[in-house]
This record gives sequence, C-alpha cells and structure tokens, in this order.
Amino acid sequence: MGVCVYLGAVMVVALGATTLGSNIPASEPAGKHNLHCDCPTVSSLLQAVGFAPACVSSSLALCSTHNGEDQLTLPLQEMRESMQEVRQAIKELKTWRARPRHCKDLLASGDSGRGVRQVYPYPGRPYDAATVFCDHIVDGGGWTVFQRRTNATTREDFYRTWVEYQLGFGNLEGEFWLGLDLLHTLTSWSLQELRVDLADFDGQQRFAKYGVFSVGPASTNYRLSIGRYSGDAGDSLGIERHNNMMFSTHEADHDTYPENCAISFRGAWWYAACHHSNLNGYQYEGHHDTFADGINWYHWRGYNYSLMNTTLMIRPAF
Ligand SMILES: [Ca+2]
Repeated sequence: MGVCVYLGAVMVVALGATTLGSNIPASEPAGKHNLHCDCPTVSSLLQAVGFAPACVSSSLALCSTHNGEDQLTLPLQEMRESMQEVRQAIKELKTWRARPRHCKDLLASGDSGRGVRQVYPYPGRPYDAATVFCDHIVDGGGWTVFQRRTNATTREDFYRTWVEYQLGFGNLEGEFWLGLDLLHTLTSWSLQELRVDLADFDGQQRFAKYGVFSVGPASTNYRLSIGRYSGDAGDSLGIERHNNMMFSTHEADHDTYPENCAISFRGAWWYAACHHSNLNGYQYEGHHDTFADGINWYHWRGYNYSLMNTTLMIRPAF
C-alpha cells in the first residue's frame, strides 16, 4: 500500500505540472502530455511494469479527480483580466480612429454646411480636441479655415505678436487667425491643398489654389512649403516669393530683408524681401495711397488696394 500511495502522489504532481505546461519542452506537441486523458494506456503500462491492478486503478482514480483546476485558477484569472484590458484598449483605439482629425473627416462622416466644429488633430493625443471652422460648401467641402478677414463693423486687430500668431486669435465666426501651431499640426497628417478666396469692394471674387501646402514646426519658424498654383487670382503666395520663407511678426523678424517687413507693411506673414501678398495687413477699405501695407494680393489688385474679404483654408489632397 505504501508503494501505491507513492504512485498516486507522483502521478498527481506529474499531471498537475504537465497540465500547467511548466515542463513541456517547446519542441514536443502539447497533446503528448495529456496523460489524464489516456488512462487505459497508463493503466496497462503500470501493470506491465509490476504494479498491482488495484493499486493502479486507485491511483488513476485519484488522478481523475485531480485535474489541476485549483492550480490553474490564478493564471486563468490573470489571463481573463489581461484579455479584458486588451479588449478595452482595442475598443478605445477604434473610438479614437473614428474621431475626426479635421474637417474632411467630418465631411466623410456626413457633416454638411459650414460652421464651428470640434476635431482631434493631435497625433498621439487622442483626447485633445481643437475647435475649428469647417466649410463644406465651397469647392467640394471638407475645408478647415485658418484665416478670415471680413468688413464687419468691428474689425479684428491683425497687427499682433509672435505668440499671438502661434496660438491664434479672433472669432471663428468672424475674423480670426487659427494659429501657427495648429496649422503645423493640421498640415503634418498628409499632403494638403490650400484654397485662398478673395473679394474686393466692387463685388468681384477671385481664388487661388495650391496643390502643395505645409507649415513647418516652431523650430523652423513655421517655414512655408507651397506650390502647384491654379486659379484666377494670380500666384501671389507661391514659388516666386513666399515658398520656403519663415513666418515673421513685428517683433520676430525672420525675413530676408535688411529691415523688418512686418513693421514696414503692418502685417505678419511668410515674408521674403518682402511680399506679393499681405493678407494679415491693415484693413484699408479698397484703395490706399500707402505702399503695400493693406490686405494686398499683388497679382490681382496690386499694392495699393486692400481687399474686403479673404479666406484661407486647407484640406488633405487625398
Ligand atoms: Ca529683416
């Protein structure tokens, strides 16, 4: 009987260990170790090597009641909890991916018209929202507006500091500048196109469109990359003068001119030496005698005409 107890104990330990898989060589199939499922074979083998049939049957009975469940409880529970965490993470990832990054995502999900919307534009920061103005009416829609000038009764001051141009200012429903930091983020996702809509005080409208538009990070002073012009306003923001220029304000001079273009022309822009366009310039109403310091678009109304309305907006090209 002493041998029989020893046999039962050895089988319990062996089967418990193999069930947990702690001593399974990686090269052997797992099924080979399911001894408790193969009792007739085990019984024959044990009897063949000399154990008494009664001893073998009582030991196997002990094995069949001991399937290692108590030893598996803790690992199984941990595995269940881990799976729940993975499921939750996948669910949150799907929710985040479904969030609109910009106005074109909103258009794709059925948004229409135009107005203030919330988007989630920051890569790696799924809970940080930004408030923007979307235009789904002009030219197929999906546009995120980043600058607007109007002839409202109360005009916004656009002669602002570097920090104000970084962070943005104004009223999204009226005149505003969205901010260079957000503009950089929005143009970092993918290839962007830019649309510039202009109107004068005589009821005329023109537009310029660029198939390539991006704004670098703060470390580049928001360097402009722009190209592939089309439209009927003339190319006053493209390769000839503003492409590859850094942004400047009246107290942050990054232009290529010996003096400060932002001060000379009362604005803030991607000046070179100095500009063909000055859409953040002073809000004269139409003709002005001063040189190039109004809301100017040189290739349409020249350096002595300040426009009534401007809209600058972007959307992913694809
Ligand atoms: Ca300068």
